[in-house]
Amino acid sequence: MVHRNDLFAFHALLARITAPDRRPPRILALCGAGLSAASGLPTFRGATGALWETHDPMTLATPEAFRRDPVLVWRFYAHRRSVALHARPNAGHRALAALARNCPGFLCLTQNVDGLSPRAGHPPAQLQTLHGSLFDLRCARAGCGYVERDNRQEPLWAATTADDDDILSVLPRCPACRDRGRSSLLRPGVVWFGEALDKAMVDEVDTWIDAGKIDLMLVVGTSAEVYPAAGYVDVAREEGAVVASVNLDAADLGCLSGMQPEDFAFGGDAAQLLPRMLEPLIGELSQTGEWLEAKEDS
Ligand code: BV8
Repeated sequence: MVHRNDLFAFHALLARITAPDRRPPRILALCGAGLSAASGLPTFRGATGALWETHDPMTLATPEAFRRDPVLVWRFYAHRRSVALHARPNAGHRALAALARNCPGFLCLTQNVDGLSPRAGHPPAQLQTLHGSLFDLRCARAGCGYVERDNRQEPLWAATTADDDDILSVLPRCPACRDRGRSSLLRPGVVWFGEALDKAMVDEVDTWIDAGKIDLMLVVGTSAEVYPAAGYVDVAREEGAVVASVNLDAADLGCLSGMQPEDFAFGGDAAQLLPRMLEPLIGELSQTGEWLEAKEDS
């Protein structure tokens, strides 16, 4: 039976894998929409707000949907950009960022495209955004290759009438194509269903995984249903990792199917649980909301 909500046993595990007479710990995390829920962002399969109740995000996050109706898809992403820009990283994002600063052997894989982990100060070298970012834009025309990073323009296009033809005329367009006398739309710099993850990034993750035994795999706020991202949980297990799942929904602890007796399942809000789970390695969350450095050994 897995350790359910057993903080004492989890802290004992952290003590073992960080013992001074041992090689430095290697910790991998896979994060999903549940990590950003406490920041007010709806989860991917939850309601995405009144504007989108009639649309299943899974049907909009595809190249086919963009080809079919770029205005509808851009309105979906502009809405999510706006919600994410007005949200703030929560204590869960900050706990993982503090863990990265205190533990060079920690790598965080996030499925989230909301930009909240980078805004929480997560060291870029220890964060892989598997599915891209709402704030990257790239040319929709195959072969162009134009990419604009970290575009936080809000709103993304000048207000027009609600008429889709008007909106189509103001959607962002590729400046590289324009310089070559073409007109191509820019699209959100995210990985849609049916699209491959960035190969260079996947190779970097694989190189990290192949570099040695993994001591702990944190699975945070994800239904672990989307592949190849969810596959990293099984890969970590094969590399010897103990798995600790953090999920609001006890039934949806993601990787429960393959859980082993030494694994952990914590039921609750990631923003509340992660600071307590990681306290031995990151110190206490101060009242000011900033992170105290890990306490010196008393
Ligand atoms: C690809 C960006 C191939 C866009 C996203 C096997 C292998 C490979 C592929 C497949 C495969 N089987 C099926 C596939 C195809 C597909 C797939 O996985 N489909 C699923 C539906 C079965 N995969 C793909 O298409 C991938 N591409 O395989 O390409 C290829 C190869 C070569 C050449 C061409 C093609 C690409 C997948 C990426 C899709 N893009 N995002 C956007 O965001 O708009 S996925 C998107 O959905 C998210 O990024 C995320 O990954 C996923 C949502 O999952 P979660 O984050 O887990 O969110 P969810 O709402 O489901 O769950 C939230 C959880 O949090 C819940 O468990 C809840 O209980 C919990 N929770 C809620 N509140 C809290 C909480 N927990 C803690 N605290 C809280 N407060």
